[in-house]
Amino acid sequence: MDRTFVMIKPDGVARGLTGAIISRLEKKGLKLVAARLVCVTETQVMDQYREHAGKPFFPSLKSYVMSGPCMPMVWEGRNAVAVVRHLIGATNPAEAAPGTIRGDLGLDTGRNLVHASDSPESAAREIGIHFTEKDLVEYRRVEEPVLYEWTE
Ligand code: IDP
Ligand code: MG
Repeated sequence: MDRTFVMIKPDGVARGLTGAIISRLEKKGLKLVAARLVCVTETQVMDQYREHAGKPFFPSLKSYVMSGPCMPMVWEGRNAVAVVRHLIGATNPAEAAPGTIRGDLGLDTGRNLVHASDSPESAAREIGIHFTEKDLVEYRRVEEPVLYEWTE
C-alpha cells in the first residue's frame, strides 16, 4: 500500500477542524497509520518546505506553520499521494474545487489548512522528517475486504 504525509496546519487546529479533516480522509477509505499534535520545529519546517526556500512567501509560510500546534499524520491506501492531493484541492482555497478540503473550508492561500505530499518521493522524505518507522502502526480497517476490488 502507498503512504502519504499529511499535516493539518495551525489554522486547521485553531479552528477546530482536525476532526472534520481527518473524517474526510477516513471516509474515503484511507487508513491513518501515524498522528501527533505538536509544534513543529524550525528545522522540520525548513526541511519540509525546502523547495520553497528563497521564495517571497517563504518567511510568512515559515511563521504560519510555526504559529501554533500542527497535526502531522501518515495515511495509507492505494494511490494515497494522488488521492489525498485531489481531496485537499488547489493551493489557493479561493480556487479549490467545492467538495475539497481547501475548497470547502478556507479562503486564503496563506491559511490553507493542510499540507499533503506531492509525490511518493516527497511522501517518503516528509514522513521521515516527522516520524520514525516505529511510529507507524499496523492494523486492519474492518472494511478492507470490500474497499478494493482486488488486493495485492
Ligand atoms: P501546496 O501546499 O498546494 O503543495 P505549494 O506551492 O507547495 O502548495 O506551497 C506550499 C505552501 O506555501 C502552500 O500550501 C501555502 O501555505 C504557501 N504558499 C504558497 N504560495 C503562496 C503564496 O503565494 N502566498 C502565501 N503563501 C503561499
Ligand atoms: Mg507543495
